[in-house]
Amino acid sequence: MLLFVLFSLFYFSPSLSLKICSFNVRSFGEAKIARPEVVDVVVKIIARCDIMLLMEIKEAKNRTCPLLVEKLSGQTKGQKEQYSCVVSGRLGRKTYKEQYAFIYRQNLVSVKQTYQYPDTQPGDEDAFSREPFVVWFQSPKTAVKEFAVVPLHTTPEMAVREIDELYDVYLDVRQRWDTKNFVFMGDFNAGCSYVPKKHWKNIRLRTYSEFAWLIGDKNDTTVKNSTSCPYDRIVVSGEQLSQAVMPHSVNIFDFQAAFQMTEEQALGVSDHFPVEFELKAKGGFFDWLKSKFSKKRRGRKNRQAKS
Ligand SMILES: *[C@@H]1O[C@H](CO)[C@@H](O)[C@H](O)[C@H]1NC(C)=O
Ligand SMILES: *[C@@H]1O[C@H](CO)[C@@H](O)[C@H](O)[C@H]1NC(C)=O
Ligand SMILES: *[C@@H]1O[C@H](CO)[C@@H](O)[C@H](O)[C@H]1NC(C)=O
Ligand SMILES: [Ca+2]
Repeated sequence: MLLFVLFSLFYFSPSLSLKICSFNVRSFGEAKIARPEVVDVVVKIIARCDIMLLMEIKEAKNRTCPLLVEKLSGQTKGQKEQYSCVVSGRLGRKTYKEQYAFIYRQNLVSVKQTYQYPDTQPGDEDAFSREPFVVWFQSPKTAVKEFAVVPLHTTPEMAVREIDELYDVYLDVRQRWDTKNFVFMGDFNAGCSYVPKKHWKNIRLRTYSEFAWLIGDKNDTTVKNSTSCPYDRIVVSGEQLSQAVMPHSVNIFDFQAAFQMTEEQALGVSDHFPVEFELKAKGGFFDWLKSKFSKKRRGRKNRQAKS
């Protein structure tokens, strides 16, 4: 009987990992919103995620968030599954503007604070085309209880400087908020001609050992079959956060293959694939059991070593 109970717990306890995604939805404006077949795919992509960062939102009236949240609610069943959204202001140096948006499942995470990086660091003003809109999430159901997400969509020609500058954003946010757990993600344009190999040494986010890059330099986040570039990246730091990353969860989501689209149809949605990873759920019964077990074993070993 006891065995049966243990067995059921093991096999039927729901997987509660948290999927975090980043997606450049190429030029998401009025024209695209008016194409239901495109919006449907975007909604299906978001519905796979618990936190989704969207970039290149160009629609100017803040209609994107409410529209997507409404469509997502239509897809899911209960109140508990509902999504919320936070959005940056319109960012850009001249008339060309974009917004960052975070859409998240409100039963799993909540927003503690948001911070629009001012990009006014003395001697280094206006380093970013689209300054990171940093969001501090509270995540009571994962192994790490809170983390900050720093989004970035670089201007391709300025990618090296902008990615390097994320280190200054990191120092600034660490001073402002009581957290060590960081996720940097977005379309960094971090590959091909925009970040030549020899320039990686000038990027502090890359050279400092406290940052782990989850998407590699040989990966391909582009939809076009004729290009292979690791433009979209995920970088994590903080011991708690790094340990909470689920092994083998890092993924480049090929929605073209998943939804059986032609390359042309996929390019109508975006020229980028989303990138994603998962955080482990907080320790359940079996983690507790395992920790008791390993403590005992460690204890015994230590005693043996002494005698
Ligand atoms: C859209 O939302 C952003 C962020 O909340 C705000 O700064 C901006 O004024 C809003 N724009 C409009 C047109 O309502
Ligand atoms: C993608 O390109 C490769 C060559 O680079 C080719 O072998 C393959 O058939 C192409 N795939 C599609 C789906 O067109
Ligand atoms: C990145 O590329 C490596 C080497 O080809 C591959 O093993 C790995 O699965 C790729 N990562 C993702 C997230 O696709
Ligand atoms: Ca490609």
